[in-house]
Amino acid sequence: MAGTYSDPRDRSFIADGNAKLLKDVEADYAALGAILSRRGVDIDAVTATVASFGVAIPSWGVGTGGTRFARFPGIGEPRNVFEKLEDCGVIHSLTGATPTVSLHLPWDHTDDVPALRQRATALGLGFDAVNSNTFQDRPGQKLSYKFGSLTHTDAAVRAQAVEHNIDCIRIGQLLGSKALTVWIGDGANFPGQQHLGRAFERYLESTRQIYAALPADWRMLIEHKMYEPAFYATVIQDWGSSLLAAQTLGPKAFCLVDLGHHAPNVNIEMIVSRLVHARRLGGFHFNDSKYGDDDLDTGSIDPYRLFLVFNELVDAQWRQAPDFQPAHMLDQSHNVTDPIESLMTSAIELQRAYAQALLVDRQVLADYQQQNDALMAAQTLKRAFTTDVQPILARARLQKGAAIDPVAAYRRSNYRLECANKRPASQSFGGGIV
Ligand code: RM4
Ligand code: MN
Ligand code: MN
Repeated sequence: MAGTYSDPRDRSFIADGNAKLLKDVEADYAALGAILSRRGVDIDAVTATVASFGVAIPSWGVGTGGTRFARFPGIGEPRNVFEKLEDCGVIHSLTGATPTVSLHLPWDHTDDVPALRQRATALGLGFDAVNSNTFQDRPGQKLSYKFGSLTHTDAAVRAQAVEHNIDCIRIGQLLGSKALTVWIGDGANFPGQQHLGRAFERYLESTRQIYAALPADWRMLIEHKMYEPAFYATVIQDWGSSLLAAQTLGPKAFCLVDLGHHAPNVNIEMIVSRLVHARRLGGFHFNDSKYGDDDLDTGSIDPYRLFLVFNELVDAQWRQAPDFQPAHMLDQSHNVTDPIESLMTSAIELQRAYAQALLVDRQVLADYQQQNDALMAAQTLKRAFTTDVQPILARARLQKGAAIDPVAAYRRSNYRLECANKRPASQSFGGGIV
């Protein structure tokens, strides 16, 4: 009946929806299996590998985002971290692809961290990297980050920012996280405003203290970004500064690549390759962009670029690159869509790029490269990229008890309407990026 609520996490609700699509999925899978076997590819092996892929949902992504100009809240938005967790549970139940959540502190502050962990476990969720936030002042904060945090000229501000990061580690430990992601907005808007060298030295001095507080099995992920909020010079502006910092700090420090944090047309897959070489590729914030840090849905603008990034990752796996264990997280801002739908679709786009990259015949590619056969080398990638891997993705979900068509199932459940009833709108701190 239209308008009736069904719990989208309910196994039998999902199975009922799948039942109607089963025949088509099996037929499409068999057809693709035949095509791939002519290429010497075992479709079941690809499906199993894709099914093992997981990406973390950013807690801040389940609230509607905004721009510098406005935010247009959707109905039934989560008002606190517990409600965000519920939404993440829905995303994971329907896609089977998002087993973890990445928290942002203090946006996700709670007085009852053990209860949060308990609820996550009940929902089948774990916690990926914890993100610290020293790019804005929280209400009641003693010292301001207006002119920087970890690199501020005032040692007391730096100490406060260091302390916050160490707090994040403590909270993360209670949750079972194993990594701290540090992104700072520190930088300058005017030439001359900041001593470029000294600001970086202050960054190293501060992060050394954070690094020293890392538990033995933790990693620190350093996230670079070319500009914004600093528009002339950002302290950790690119992978060069990030790598320099990681190498200075020690073996537990790695570089995190947010796809939107580069100049337009920068060759991101090459950065990935270099970081793999340096054994410092720590992880990703996936999103897509046209002009800047647009935080658009993964794969919505340039799916070929996403494929090329995954091509590097699969290549690194294939070559058994040392210290290669990148964390996968989404980092998006959903301004005009239902965030749950965008996040489900984005997780699937990552699986799609992964599946396509797994189809690249690496030995054949290596031979073309060796012979300098540029055209056939390029075609080898294109053939993998243009293969419709949809049946593999559907089958992977089916095997995991997730929905063959997650967006359709989500809409059928009326979850958002149910949330609108249960979650009257409130002004909250940190519901989406503005
Ligand atoms: C930044 C960066 C960080 C994210 C914030 C909200 O641009 O991508 O990862 O934590 O936005
Ligand atoms: Mn990011
Ligand atoms: Mn960003």
